[in-house]
Amino acid sequence: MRTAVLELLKRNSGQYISGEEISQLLKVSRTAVWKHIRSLKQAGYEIEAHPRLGYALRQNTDRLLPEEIKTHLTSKVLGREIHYFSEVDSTNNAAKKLAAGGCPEGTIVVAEAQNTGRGRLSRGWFSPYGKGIWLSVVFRPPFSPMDAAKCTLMAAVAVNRAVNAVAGAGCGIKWPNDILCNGRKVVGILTEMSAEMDAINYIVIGMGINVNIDPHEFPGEIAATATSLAAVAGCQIPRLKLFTEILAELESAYNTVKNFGFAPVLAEWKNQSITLGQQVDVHGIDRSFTGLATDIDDDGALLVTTASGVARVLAGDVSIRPAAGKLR
Ligand code: BT5
Repeated sequence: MRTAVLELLKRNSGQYISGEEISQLLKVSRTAVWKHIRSLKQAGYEIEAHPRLGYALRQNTDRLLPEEIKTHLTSKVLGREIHYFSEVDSTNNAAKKLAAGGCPEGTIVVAEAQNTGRGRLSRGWFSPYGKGIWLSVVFRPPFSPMDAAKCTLMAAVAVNRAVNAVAGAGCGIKWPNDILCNGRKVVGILTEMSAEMDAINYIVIGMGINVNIDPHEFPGEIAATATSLAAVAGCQIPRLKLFTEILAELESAYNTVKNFGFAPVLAEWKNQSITLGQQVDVHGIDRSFTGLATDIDDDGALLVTTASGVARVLAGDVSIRPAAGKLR
């Protein structure tokens, strides 16, 4: 009934419709109409109530509300259970709790804002209200824990496809977990796992996408390294469309991996990479060095040719050294 009330308000495209009319059309009491309106407001819809004219829905459909996501959703498994927060500490934290509690594969957590969004190694992730996509997806993959690191590459391929399709932004993937536009970061990916020795309990893939952030809003420490899709495209990007496109691409990439292994996804990663063929500075857990990024291997490790041979980089940060000399 709540959905029916919402549909009526939407069909009236911002015009007032009286409580009396809604109650007659849907054959429910005025009190029931009022309760559904209140619950829609609590869910985040902006509905104006006028004592004589009735109710009007203000157009705020770019909010990532579950009912809005569901009307645009094309993925079959990802997004079948949606947990929405106006604000949360971290969507990855919420998703991990749900996963530990047994939620089904494909459960997603989405928030308008995160107050302690996380990057790798507990670094912070800037996640302002309503301006980005802060999303985590729960997977229960049938493959070995050894393959988990490649899930980050799988997600990068999927998100990169989606942002380029929706924002036409000309973005590329920087190993292992960033998507850059014009040398600046627009997407970060955080993959976390719970596993036994030989089986994965769950993997949570968290994605942070800077969609409609004005460049002036970035805090000082990332002002020179971050950008948003809107800044690159020169116009506002519809978050809802991008959101459902990301889920569709992620589901498609995941199905490819389940059916054919990681090889096709890694091949696509190489095509979309902006790291390969570049001089890079590698900051690993126990060493730092410079070399030429030549390839990724079957495990998703970055292969860097240095004066002393080929180094296999499985974790760490990589900055690309453009010919001009400035790191990114
Ligand atoms: C990442 O880590 O890039 C992974 C970011 C994942 C964020 C998502 S949002 C949904 C989900 N819930 C979470 O809590 N996290 C995930 P890393 O490679 O370690 O990069 C982190 C660094 O990126 C920070 O130290 C900053 O320098 C920079 N940074 C922070 N916020 C940024 C932003 N919004 N845009 C670009 N760069 C940012």
